[in-house]
Amino acid sequence: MHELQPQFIQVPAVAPALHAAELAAGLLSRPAHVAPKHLYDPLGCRLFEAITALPEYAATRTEAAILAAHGQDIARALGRGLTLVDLGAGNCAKAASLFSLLQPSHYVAVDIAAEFIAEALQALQLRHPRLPMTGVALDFSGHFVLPPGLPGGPRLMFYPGSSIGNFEPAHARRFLQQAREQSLDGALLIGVDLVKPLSQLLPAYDDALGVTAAFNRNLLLHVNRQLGCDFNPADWAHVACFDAEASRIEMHLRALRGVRVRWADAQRDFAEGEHIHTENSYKYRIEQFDALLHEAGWSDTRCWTDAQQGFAVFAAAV
Ligand code: AVJ
Repeated sequence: MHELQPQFIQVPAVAPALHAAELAAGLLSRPAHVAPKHLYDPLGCRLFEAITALPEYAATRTEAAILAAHGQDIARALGRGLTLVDLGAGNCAKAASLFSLLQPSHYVAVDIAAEFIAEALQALQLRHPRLPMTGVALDFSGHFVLPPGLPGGPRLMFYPGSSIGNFEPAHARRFLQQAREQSLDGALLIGVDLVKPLSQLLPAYDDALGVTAAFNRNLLLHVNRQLGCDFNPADWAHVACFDAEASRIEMHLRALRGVRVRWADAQRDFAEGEHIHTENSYKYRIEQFDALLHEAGWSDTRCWTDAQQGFAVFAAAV
């Protein structure tokens, strides 16, 4: 008997030159910005895993608790036996915990971090030798199109962890629409972090151990490798703040002193106190996100939350 092996599809990201040009353009803008996808190099993935274990960062735990408490209900709403498409799969742990409940016919793990999911999927296949698995290395932060060659529908699009919060609301709507089209008349299961008191929001993004600070500052090391520049993380402080009007947490890096950064054909001077904006994390109200789902063409929406309404898990069908 042959054991199943996970298949891998590497979707060549934008050409490396374009990628570097996009990074450079962000660094040269005023204010400077770098997209949050650059937080997830191999060390960044591990630092994010550590964040999810922090006492201050409740989102991951709360989502897991909601899924555990309402699993049967959720599985009934979604239907069983679909192709499970895990968007931003990371270590694949969340999806794997739903296998017995959802009984997928195929598992597709999609993530920008190619090596990270390759490793996770190899390990997962050993524990689930009969479930066909495909890893897709894909950056879906701009346009979201799955590569050809994947199993057909209906597909359950799984986007947990409130990663949708990284998108501007208009971009989130477009993403949800693209997810609906590619579900092939399937379903959606998505986790959304909700608006909550500042006293809980801020520590989640500025923890006492400094793990989130390390996660944010590690972006500079990743940028150094991609652009061949010379950021020194020691020159930069982690900043997290909440923009109540936009309803989003922002992460920035603040220059602790004047800094000159050079790369191939350009340089940028940062004055002491200048910022690089590295992430937005939008926080929704339940009705707001439900409306967004309907605008994106989803119907039959249902939602489960924890008792404090800190986090919501939405199920939707076409
Ligand atoms: C993975 C985007 C959901 O916004 O909470 C955690 C990333 N940034 N701490 C979030 C993150 C800082 C996380 N998401």
